[in-house]
Amino acid sequence: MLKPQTNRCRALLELDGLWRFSFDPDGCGGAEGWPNGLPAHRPIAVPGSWNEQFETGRDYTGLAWYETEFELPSSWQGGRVGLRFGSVNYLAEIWLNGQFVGAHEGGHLPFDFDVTEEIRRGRNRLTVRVDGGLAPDRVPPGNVPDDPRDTFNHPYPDGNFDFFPYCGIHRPVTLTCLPPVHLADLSVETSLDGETGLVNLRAWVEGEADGLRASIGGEVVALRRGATAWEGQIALRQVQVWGPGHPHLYDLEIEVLSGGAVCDAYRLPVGVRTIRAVGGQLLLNGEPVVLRGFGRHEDFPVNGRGQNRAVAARDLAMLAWTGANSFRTAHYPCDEDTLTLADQLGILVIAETPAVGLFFAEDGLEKRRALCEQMTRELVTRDRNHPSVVMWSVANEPHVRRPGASGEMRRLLTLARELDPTRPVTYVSYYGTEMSAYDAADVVSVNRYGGWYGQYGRIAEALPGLQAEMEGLFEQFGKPVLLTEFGADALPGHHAQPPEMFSEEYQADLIEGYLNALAGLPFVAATHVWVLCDFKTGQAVHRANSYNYKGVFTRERRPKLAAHRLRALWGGR
Ligand code: ADA
Repeated sequence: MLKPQTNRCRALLELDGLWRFSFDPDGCGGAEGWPNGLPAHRPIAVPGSWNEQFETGRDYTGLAWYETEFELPSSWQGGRVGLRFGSVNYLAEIWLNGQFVGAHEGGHLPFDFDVTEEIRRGRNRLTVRVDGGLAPDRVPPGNVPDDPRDTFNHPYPDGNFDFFPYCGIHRPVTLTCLPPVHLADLSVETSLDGETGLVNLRAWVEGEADGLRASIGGEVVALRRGATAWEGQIALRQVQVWGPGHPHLYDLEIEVLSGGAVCDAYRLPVGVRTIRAVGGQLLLNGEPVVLRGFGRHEDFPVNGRGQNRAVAARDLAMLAWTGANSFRTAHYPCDEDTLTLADQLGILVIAETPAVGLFFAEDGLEKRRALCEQMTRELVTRDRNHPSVVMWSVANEPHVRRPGASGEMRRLLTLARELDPTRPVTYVSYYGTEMSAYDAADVVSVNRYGGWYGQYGRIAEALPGLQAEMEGLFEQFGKPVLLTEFGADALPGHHAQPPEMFSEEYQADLIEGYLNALAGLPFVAATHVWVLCDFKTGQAVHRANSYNYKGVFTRERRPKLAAHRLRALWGGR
């Protein structure tokens, strides 16, 4: 799905700002005709979570209504008018001028509607009903009934995962005007032939085009009409490859021709690089690379999970400051602008779907399965053109203690690879080889917490077992092994000598101990500390202040001792 842009053929109108808002705890808004105008309301910022913007409603994950009005620009004549939401958590229903337009389930990926029929000249009213509910048949699941075979924590609100279930319109809302014949989608895959970079293009067009033209600098090629898409290849001699330290981006432009004239245009930055899992290594542009970095949540005081470009810029700057080169979008797709930042900064991203906390009891299984497939498709079609995205993770810590679980993972791994054969695919597990599906993955990704969830206070005792397990996984699967999570909670400003759990010293020592233990293992292709910054969770006895304090930076983005320790270990500039 292309990100909207303005150019000589296209126009967009950002609808972000202060909207009208009302909670609907009794679910009466539909029956009372709220799509024709909210009877009572208060202002709310869009984008942004609703949970921390007011004096009430922090733990509310029910129904709520948003409303805004806008004027259609008079210059928008005769085009296809689209309405796009960057993401709404969890389920959105949309009305325009009181007419139902459509709905979308899933809280972290964009969706759009053609509203050419419903839009009016002049003033329009846009109404959105958001259902933030947690339920066993949703992804990620919540309010999951207890089952002795699956050890669930039950925080409040009861997400089957360890982060706060923020709700609301979390990313930009955009009105677009496209020409009747326009570029609908685009796939850019790059490869290397010696010192020549090959940019392989597939383009899908809405309406009947006479032709498509693609250009990068002076290189111009006509795309040819293929069975399902327009296809073509641009060769770049003496290519400047994309990678950490040299995030070189080329300006690709696509022009759509109709009636002998250019009727649509779209510009996209392109990074020429390759990524492969070979034996026990990840090869970036044919050279071994180790992903040093973090799991990263989208979370900030008051803002909740709403898009915040300044926080994203700071997070990636701090990540680079430590000497890291990578992060995983835990445990859901991040905002599109964050990936654009990663493209421009040369940061390597493991893009993860919202499939966290999956369980495989019958309770809602069919619907969860369909949602996982939907979200995997949406993730790949949204992010496949970002050079920074080097891997797909189709799930985090599925509760695999059931016979059917590994089959579910295999199905998602196969789907991701079919959608994008150019990137390694994986899923992240805490349960190691137990009923695993790593044989169907390109890399083995595990989370490990010895010295924290076990061997309390005894980091050194945890390390030999860690090394042995990593070696065992490589021996069993013969693939790169990613340590996708390890770390310890550290209360900001809490110190102890000798170090003890919850002190900054203990966190820094555990992280250093893990890195030293893995340093000699050439098949360990990622060391991702959990987590870049402290973040808000649900309330639970094991989460003081409703925070996960495993950040090497605080929630306000201040460095703990571990951040400085990593900078020394990773050679941060
Ligand atoms: C798991 C999970 C993380 C976080 C972590 C922790 O590995 O993937 O989201 O909950 O444990 O801090 O316990």
